[in-house]
Amino acid sequence: MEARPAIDDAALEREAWSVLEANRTGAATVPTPGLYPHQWNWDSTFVAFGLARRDPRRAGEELLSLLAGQWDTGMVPHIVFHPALADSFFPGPSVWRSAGHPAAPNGVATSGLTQPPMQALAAWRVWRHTRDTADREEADALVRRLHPMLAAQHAYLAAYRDLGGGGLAAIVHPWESGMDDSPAWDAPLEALADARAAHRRDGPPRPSGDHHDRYVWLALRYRDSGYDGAYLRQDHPFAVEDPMFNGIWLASCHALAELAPVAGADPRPYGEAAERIRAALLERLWDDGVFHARDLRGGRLIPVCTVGGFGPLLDPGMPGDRVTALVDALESARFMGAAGYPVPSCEIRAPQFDRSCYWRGPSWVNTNWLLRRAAVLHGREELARRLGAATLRLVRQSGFRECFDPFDGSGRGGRDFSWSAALTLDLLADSVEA
Ligand code: 9WN
Repeated sequence: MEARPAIDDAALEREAWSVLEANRTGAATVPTPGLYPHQWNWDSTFVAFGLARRDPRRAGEELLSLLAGQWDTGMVPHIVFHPALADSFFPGPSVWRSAGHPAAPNGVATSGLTQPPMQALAAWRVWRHTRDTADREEADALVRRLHPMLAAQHAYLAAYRDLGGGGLAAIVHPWESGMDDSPAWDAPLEALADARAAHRRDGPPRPSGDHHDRYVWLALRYRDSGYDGAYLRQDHPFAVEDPMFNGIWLASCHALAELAPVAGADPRPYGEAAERIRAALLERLWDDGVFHARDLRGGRLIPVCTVGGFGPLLDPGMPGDRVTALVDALESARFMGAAGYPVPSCEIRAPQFDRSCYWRGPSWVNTNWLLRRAAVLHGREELARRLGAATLRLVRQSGFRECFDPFDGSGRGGRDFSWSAALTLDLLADSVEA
């Protein structure tokens, strides 16, 4: 484990702010300079969550900056590129070629994929924390601006991404989950090599055995279809219903319903959408006490259990017996119970578990924070307290790293990572206010 001087709350807070200042590029905050020098979708949204009660104006700007990349289809891209740094990241604008696409925004280069649709939740949070203050007018105006964009995002998911026809949104690339190398995508990625013959026609060269190579190959296939909805439905070889993505979508539907009156919109369609997504989650992804991802191309549930399986806990309307089963699994030795520094991103006993490899085992501040939020929603105060304390212990000991070894807490991946800093600010504010 990296040695780090003992640090009190005030010093931790100062460090978090300085990371967020250093990672700021105009209206947006990059995940970490160098490694990820552009604006990423859910990273930015976690930053907005972290800033919601400390600097709501900047939180709003963060969301608006991301939504400047929204496509006419309603799709909110997973990366909005910083013009000055163009191809400093691979795959960059010259690979995605959004500039040549009729639905892409003018003058803003983006990727052609999306990430978990968390923006409505963040908008709700910014509004919630300012509605009783002098800035209320500004917060209402922000909601009036954001609501139609977020409604379009949700309409996009319903119209273009219900590839299984059961009411859930499918991700069409591991990058869309935000949990790129999660073992949950191993089998669908393996199947890509077998899909050779079926996809020989005019796609880019076949992917090799390497996962990154397959990520790029998949992205190019989608790009070369013209980012076409019919292609996704009929031909695209990767389509997975992810419980985290859909749990976040469901929670965002509730947020859109609550914000609708502020924006002069009808809340009912969003409440109804939340009901539909919940029913579909329970019908299509629930198995053996947890939620699993469904591989639409392979036609089966993916057996490995990951932190993504707890995403539907973000739904305040999840039935009590399911909440109990999920919390039991989360607290068991499969996840929190056997990790000194929870929550591991993959079930510890799974053969694919790897304590040091990104989404295959390490603990992450963002998923801990989401689970903590879910625990609060379901009145699990003690679990929420443990998740908050465990997360603060990680950043105190190892700094604002991208992720952490779940057994010894040592840092992994990028340093000075924005969401680790931003969500720390939120956790510190909670421990003060509690
Ligand atoms: C691809 C930026 C992103 C996060 C993801 C994380 C990682 C990128 C990568 O970094 O993904 O989008 O190159 O692996 O997995 O959650 O949004 O921080």
